[in-house]
Amino acid sequence: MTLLCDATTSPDPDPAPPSGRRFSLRTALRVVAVLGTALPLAGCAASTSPHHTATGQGQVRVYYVAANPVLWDYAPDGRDQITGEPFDEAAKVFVERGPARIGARYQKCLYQGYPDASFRTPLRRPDSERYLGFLGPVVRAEVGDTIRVVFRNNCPFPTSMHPHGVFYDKHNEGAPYSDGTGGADKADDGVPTGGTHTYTWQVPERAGPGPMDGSSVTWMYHSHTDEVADIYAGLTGFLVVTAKGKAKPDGSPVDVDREVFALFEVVNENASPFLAANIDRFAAPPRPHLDDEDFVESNLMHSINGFVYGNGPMATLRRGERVRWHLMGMGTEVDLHTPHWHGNTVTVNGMRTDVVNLLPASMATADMQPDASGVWLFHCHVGDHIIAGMLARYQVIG
Ligand SMILES: [Cu+2]
Repeated sequence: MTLLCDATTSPDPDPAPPSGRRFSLRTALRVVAVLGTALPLAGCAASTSPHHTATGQGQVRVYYVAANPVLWDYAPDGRDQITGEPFDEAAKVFVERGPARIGARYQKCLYQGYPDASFRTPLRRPDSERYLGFLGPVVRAEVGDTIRVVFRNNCPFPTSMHPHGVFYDKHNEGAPYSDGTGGADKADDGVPTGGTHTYTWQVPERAGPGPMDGSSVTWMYHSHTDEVADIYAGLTGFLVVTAKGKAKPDGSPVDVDREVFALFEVVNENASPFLAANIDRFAAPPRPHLDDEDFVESNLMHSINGFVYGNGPMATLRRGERVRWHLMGMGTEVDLHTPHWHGNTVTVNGMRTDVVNLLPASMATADMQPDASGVWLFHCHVGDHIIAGMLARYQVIG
């Protein structure tokens, strides 16, 4: 497991209190209750694999993950890396800071990995994985394993970790709703600011690859305390389960040389708990009207892993190696995405293609053996999303 930790993604030392009009009153009340909470941590530890302990039934893989306030930049390169030119007028709608415009930087809450339960220094994400952007650490397991996540919430509102696919009981689901439980079974639903909860998830056969899958299957995790606001705050990550007997020590499949992860999401910063804080911090006067259509549009960040217009690092592959792409969509009804690779093709469920269909919270696994070297476009094929910057590149060397 590796983790993001660099100039753009270190925990924000001066987080503005979250606020905003569009998230629920319930969240608003919780946020008000924790305003002014102190924040963590600077610096990074070396990347390490998760701690694991062998048992007769598989390994216990232990991850230390915190939800941290982070100042995120959707366009850290400051130019359109797809055209190679300065941002044009269409791009400036989203990335240019100014009167009544927030620009490309937003306060967010992101999952970050740590080497131990001290939560002192986040794991450093190596350069080769910095294309992961604002995604949380990749959580991995092999069928038969147990995943244990020691989760610390440093965000100024309650958050959780809710996994897809794996087996959990009511104490480990990470989602509050009327389910007939109470007491300790609610402790996982929303971890308060400064609180810690240990989630234990089993990885039975039904969490692993099905008959049409390859040697691993793509899942996700996200915060589900105030689900929509939490996800727009940025609390999202991948979880991958490898078939029994097909995993390397780190949990990745033995028949894959490289894995690449991509989240396609129109991040609606208007619905983030930090909207008002971001206006206060980044928008010049006059203060925008929250119903102004142009202002609302300017905060719809059509991003891949939290980057727009080809900004951020590229994933780099080698010609001939076996590459597995894990894809995820997230968001709302505008989030129908069609990731398209230039230059190379993939197989999805045994069928050849170079375009995949994604809807909100859908997941896809695509295998590629690149034969074409070069820098290639990897973008959403939806017209409006192309204009809005849902474009990245990947590189094949050798
Ligand atoms: Cu799209």
